[in-house]
Amino acid sequence: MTDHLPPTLGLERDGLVALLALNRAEKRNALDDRTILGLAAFFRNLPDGVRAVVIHGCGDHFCAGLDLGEVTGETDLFKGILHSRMWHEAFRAIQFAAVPVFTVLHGAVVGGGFELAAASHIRVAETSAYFALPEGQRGIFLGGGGSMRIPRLIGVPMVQDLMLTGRTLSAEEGHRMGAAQYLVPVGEGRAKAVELAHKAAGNARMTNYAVLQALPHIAESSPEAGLFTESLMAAVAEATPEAQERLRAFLEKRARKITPG
Ligand code: 1HE
Repeated sequence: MTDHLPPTLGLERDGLVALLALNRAEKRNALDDRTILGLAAFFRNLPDGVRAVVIHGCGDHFCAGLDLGEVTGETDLFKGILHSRMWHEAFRAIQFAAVPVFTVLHGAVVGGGFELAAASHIRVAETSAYFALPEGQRGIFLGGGGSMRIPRLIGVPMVQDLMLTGRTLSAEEGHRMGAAQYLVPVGEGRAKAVELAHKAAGNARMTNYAVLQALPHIAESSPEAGLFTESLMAAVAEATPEAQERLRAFLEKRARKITPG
């Protein structure tokens, strides 16, 4: 799989966890086409044995968004639509990956970088992170699914504020508003994300899969359709041999109890 990654993506392995690096620090990890295609290919065909993925950025920033050089001079409307659809495919592959995806946010998390973060499941922000949607200043628009995903995190009014006024959210503000679930000191994001990824990787595979695939659909369904889908998913999960073994382990006092904090 590593053979198929572009040089702008780096891959490391920590047991069940794959660490995928945005590796273009000299351009602040701006996302060019080869990187977007590389992300899509990676998430569609995860390396064997990977149970969680952590995406992080090399250098001082998570990601400066779309590589503006790639759209400068491009006025073909049809190509523009296909370009955005390519981003949609890649970020959809992340959102609906077979395993949970964590992002480590530091420095600039802007434009397409914010869209990428929003496609992941768990965002860990270092206090250096800042969130911005400078599309208005550049004369472009969101194109990587941000209009759909970012309002679900921080609400339409806040997205409109960022886009209309150029407002930047600090890590603390972003954390408070739901842009990131975790806020950690500078330099600690990667370790925290890896720790969380290992926890998730230790869950039953079917439950994780249901959390990633079924839960978002159920949450957006009509109540009746959602409840019925939930029942189907619950029955599928509990019938797996892994669930049966985990249930027995608890009753036979071989499993960890839940602890507060
Ligand atoms: C880039 C890009 C980029 C940096 N495309 N080349 N995104 C933006 O509007 C953000 C634009 N970038 C910035 O505001 C700043 O670069 C940062 C705040 C992220 C970082 O600042 P700094 O001082 O650390 O770096 P720099 O000196 O500005 O940039 C270093 C190099 O990276 C420089 O190139 P060089 O050849 O002069 O060394 C920059 O030109 C280059 N660079 N960001 C191309 N984005 C699917 S639609 C999504 C829509 C969007 O993403 S809109 C937001 C676009």
